[in-house]
Amino acid sequence: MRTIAVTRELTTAIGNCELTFLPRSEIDVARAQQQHQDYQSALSSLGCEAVVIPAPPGLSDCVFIEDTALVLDDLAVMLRPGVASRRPEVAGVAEILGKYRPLKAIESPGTVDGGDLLRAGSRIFAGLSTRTNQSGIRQLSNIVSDYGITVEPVETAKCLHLKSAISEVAPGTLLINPDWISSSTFAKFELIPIDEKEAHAANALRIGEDVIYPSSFPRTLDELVKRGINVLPVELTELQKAEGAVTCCSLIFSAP
Ligand code: CIR
Repeated sequence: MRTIAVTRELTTAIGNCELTFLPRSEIDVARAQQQHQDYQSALSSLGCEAVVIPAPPGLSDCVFIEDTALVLDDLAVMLRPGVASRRPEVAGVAEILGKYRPLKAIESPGTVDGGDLLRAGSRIFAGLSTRTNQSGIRQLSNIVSDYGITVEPVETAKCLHLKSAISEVAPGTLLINPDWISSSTFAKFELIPIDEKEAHAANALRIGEDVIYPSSFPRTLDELVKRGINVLPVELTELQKAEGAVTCCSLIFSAP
């Protein structure tokens, strides 16, 4: 089996990105591109096979490809992002994913951003957020139930996506910001709390035994290392200005 990492180039329009919780601050596009290339190199260094989708000009948030699709073992679900400006991103991603998986789709009035979907084995936790609504979660649940997967809604309020507040760093182990999401929902997992001085530190990208993680959260990074997790740090400061994080810049899945 190969591990495929699909990423999408970023456009010079990234400065017009959607923002929900952060004030707008100027993004250095050249630096953002360099950081994105370093992120792609990190994926390759962990054995992922790179598939890179070009960026149509004007799609300011298209580098955040995670929000457009959920790729499971037997199918891919094309999502319907919660903000209208991001819906044109989906077609170009569907074209590529259709080569690997049969496709299903979330339809209007449903909305789901991939950043709200946390997969843990045969369970998907789905954040109810400003981007993901009840109809979207219901549709997703109907689609994946045929494949033995259950979907559990989780209220979110203080952050953009569910995975801004919690993500998987090892099988059964989740990195969590307990101020942004209720720990009790995840009581059956081993939970690693982020350092309280690093509110945005709960988003980590697990690739097998390794975790790609932003170097801008050194306290939480140290804690992960202390817990025996192999951490590959990346600098992502420019994409963080667009409310981006490590999970949102790729779609990772296996293929024969
Ligand atoms: C947005 O607001 O949609 C983008 N500026 C950031 C999306 C980040 N996506 C993610 O973390 N899954």
